[in-house]
Amino acid sequence: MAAQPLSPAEINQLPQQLPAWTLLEGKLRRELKFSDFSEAFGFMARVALAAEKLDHHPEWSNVWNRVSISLTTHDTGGLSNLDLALAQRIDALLG
Ligand code: H2B
Repeated sequence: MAAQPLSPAEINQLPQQLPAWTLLEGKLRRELKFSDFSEAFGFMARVALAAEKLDHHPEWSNVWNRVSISLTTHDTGGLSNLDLALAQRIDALLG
């Protein structure tokens, strides 16, 4: 799927579509806390498989039980439909 930049109107709708995410410096951000490292890393492995399927990858970091995720599209220099799709898949993985 080719990345299509989101329009300003589409970006304005993101808080309704993705209430668990915040917009920070033009990127979609979500901070997660798990019970321990194993839970955090298991989640990251599931996200990695979803990201490979979409061919769209997060900027993220992990410190023990915490995972910080930033989504942006390097190919378009901003948010795209693929960031929305990946955020929705991540939300679905979290149930
Ligand atoms: N992930 C993200 N976040 N942004 C991109 O622009 C991007 C990507 N491009 N994953 C993809 C890979 C591209 O480099 C490959 C060739 O499709």
